[in-house]
Amino acid sequence: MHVGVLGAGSMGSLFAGLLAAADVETTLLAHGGDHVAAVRERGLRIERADGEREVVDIDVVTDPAEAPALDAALVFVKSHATADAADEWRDALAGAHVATLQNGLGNAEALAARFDSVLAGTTSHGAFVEKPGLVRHAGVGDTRLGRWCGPSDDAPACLAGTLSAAGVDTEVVAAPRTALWHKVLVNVGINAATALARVENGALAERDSGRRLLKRAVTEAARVARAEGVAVDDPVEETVTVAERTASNVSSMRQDLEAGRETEVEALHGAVVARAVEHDLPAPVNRTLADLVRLAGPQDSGSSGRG
Ligand code: KPL
Repeated sequence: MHVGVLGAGSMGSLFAGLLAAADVETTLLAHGGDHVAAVRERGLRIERADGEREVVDIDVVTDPAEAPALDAALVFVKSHATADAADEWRDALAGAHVATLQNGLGNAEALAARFDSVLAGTTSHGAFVEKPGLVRHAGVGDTRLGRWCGPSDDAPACLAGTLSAAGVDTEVVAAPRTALWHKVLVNVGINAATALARVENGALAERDSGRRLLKRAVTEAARVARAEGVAVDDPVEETVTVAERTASNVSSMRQDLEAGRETEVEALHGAVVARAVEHDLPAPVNRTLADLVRLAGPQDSGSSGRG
């Protein structure tokens, strides 16, 4: 199987590196920048969760016209870049099973509008690009994947098998929308609070103030999930468990905010608030967290009355 990985951020680099290290034919599809240039010149250095280091050679393609034929493509660009990236790499990905493991709501829909075979899921691994050419696997998590649209074939099982063999244990799920919402609840419990308070994920499980914030954001968002027809059992407990398991991880939103990059707040807290409005539900905690992240980050458009 030849796998393309679209996006060379932390998760894209981690997945591409683990696949290539397991001898899966892997091509990183990404734009330039220091990190991509370093991977091209010297290979990708991976520091595994157990501290082991290795360097893997990965093919990097920056021009969509030069992309090889792919069997599957993992989309890891930030959620706000999904539609544009999908348009740009549309021909390159057209014959592949296109899978999103990104954070947030709306990515699978954006891909389904452009590709025939879309898989969707979640991953709670923690990773960050420590310096150009070096990705650190900061926390081992779960990965779930299922068919979003397209033929009922064994593509989810094949891709899950390839990922599992590469060390990313992946479960095939029948209801990827439910899995996505579960992950969204984890992210609204962890991401904004850790980004704004500049703490590692573990602080939300260890400290009373952290637990209170996590519980309020998750409980409120879970009501929205239920209004959307998604069954969620014990989302607070699940989120605390992820915060504990990724205790030393710097959340993706904190990484983005500290690097001055656009965050995924619109696909997470913003999307929860927008759907709460549709269902006539209150969402003051997520609305406040979203506005604080917008205020702290580079993308606040200054418009009023946003979700
Ligand atoms: O998905 C994550 C993120 O940082 O976006 C978690 C699971 C919170 C790990 O850091």
